[in-house]
Amino acid sequence: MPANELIQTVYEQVLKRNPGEPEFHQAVREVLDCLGPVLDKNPDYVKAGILERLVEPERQLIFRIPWQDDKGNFRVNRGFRIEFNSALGPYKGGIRFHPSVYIGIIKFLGFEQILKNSLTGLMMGGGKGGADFDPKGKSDNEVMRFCQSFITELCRHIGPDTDIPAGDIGVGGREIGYMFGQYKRIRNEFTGVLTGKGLEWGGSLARTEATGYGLVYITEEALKANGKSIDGMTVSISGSGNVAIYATEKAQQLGGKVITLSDSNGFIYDPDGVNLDTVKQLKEVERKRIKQYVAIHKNAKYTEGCSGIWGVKCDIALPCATQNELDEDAAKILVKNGCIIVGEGANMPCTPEAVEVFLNNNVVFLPGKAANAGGVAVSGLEMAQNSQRIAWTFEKAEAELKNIMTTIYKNSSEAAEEYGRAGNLVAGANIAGFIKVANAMLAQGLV
Ligand code: NDP
Ligand code: 2IT
Repeated sequence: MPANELIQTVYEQVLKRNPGEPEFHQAVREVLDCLGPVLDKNPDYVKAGILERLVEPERQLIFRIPWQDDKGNFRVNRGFRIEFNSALGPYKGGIRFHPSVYIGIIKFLGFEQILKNSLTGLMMGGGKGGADFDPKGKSDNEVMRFCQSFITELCRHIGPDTDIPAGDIGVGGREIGYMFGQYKRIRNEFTGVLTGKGLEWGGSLARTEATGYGLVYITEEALKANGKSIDGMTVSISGSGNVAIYATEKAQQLGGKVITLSDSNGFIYDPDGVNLDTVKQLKEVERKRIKQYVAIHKNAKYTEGCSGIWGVKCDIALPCATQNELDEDAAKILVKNGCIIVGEGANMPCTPEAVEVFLNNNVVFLPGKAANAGGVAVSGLEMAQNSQRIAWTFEKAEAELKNIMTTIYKNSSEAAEEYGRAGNLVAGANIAGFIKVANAMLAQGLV
């Protein structure tokens, strides 16, 4: 069967097997659309059914999470873990707690994770998990009881050589701590089963910063290839969680001026450049809304609703909140305002139409699976440190992260060029990530 026909057939099978899961369809479509030239060059992939197997998760877990709130009410949420692909190593990927979570979100994230983890060059397969639990407004004790119930079920399926979860939206150091404690108690094992742990009990220095820092490193690398630098540029960032905060920190360290941040209620614009100490205090310590920022910084302006954020003029746009937050209209405004580079800190924040606009207007576009791979990369380094029972310095972990991000940029650029899509890093990242996974699947036989 010719490559294009096979791709269409595989995509139709995905639609049929996974109805009502548009985010998963979107993620698969983007990858498949890049693979025609790879299949033409490697007929063995076609013969061995690599595509058909790649889009079907190895294992999908759905489970009940019963827990009790502070008033004594019994509550029930739904939990998920998709163990998508283990060709390159144990399943690895974050856990998301957000009311919008359903199987289609976890599948899209798990699918992205396969190729992202491949790009890091470390030995990690792809997986993702989560629950439709809303951590907003919950007390620490409620979050703890929820995490304990979640891991009481999940602990049967994970392990340091099997499946290693980490954080994502709504899951940070606090939640990882509660999950780790419960896992340890049930299994009577102190192992590196989760990453993003506290620094005193097995976490890696630089993991907290890794996704945001990595995003800025790869952005700087891409700018350098075009004879430019972040120094002196205006940067617009969305979100105000883990990724957004540390992208802001590194962009500021490199001389960029970050002028926006947001949460799901609205965004702030600070013409003086955002004050990160204030943001960290509000978001990491007090768990408040970004709106509070303007009560402290009088020159800054808060706008209710998120869509206007991309209307703020900037040189660099780094969407770091959530999927499909930047659409075609927003992309056109960014282009009109002279934006020269877009780096996806979040997973799939730009719609396919927005990506088209960037690619057609010579805006450098860094897709999430390359641009935000720094987080899982340092998770991989945390696993390595745990296996050796040692702890690296911040400098060593950060240097490795920088090296990995530079290599991802280089490998993605070269793959794009080799397969006739020079300058298209969506194609380059998908192809470079895919080839390693496909070769491993070929070598491991029909599994
Ligand atoms: P956090 O929970 O720390 O922060 C998420 C931020 O995004 C918050 O500001 C949140 O606002 C905002 N947000 C969440 N959902 C929506 C929504 N539906 N609409 C608008 N804003 C929203 O998560 P992270 O910073 O860890 O994750 C951000 C993105 O980065 C996600 O796409 C995640 O998958 C991706 N990512 C994370 C990595 C990591 O290491 N943490 C690694 C690689 C990618 P609010 O508080 O109002 O919900
Ligand atoms: O999307 C991602 O890469 C993450 N949320 C981080 C996963 C991890 O295992 O560190």
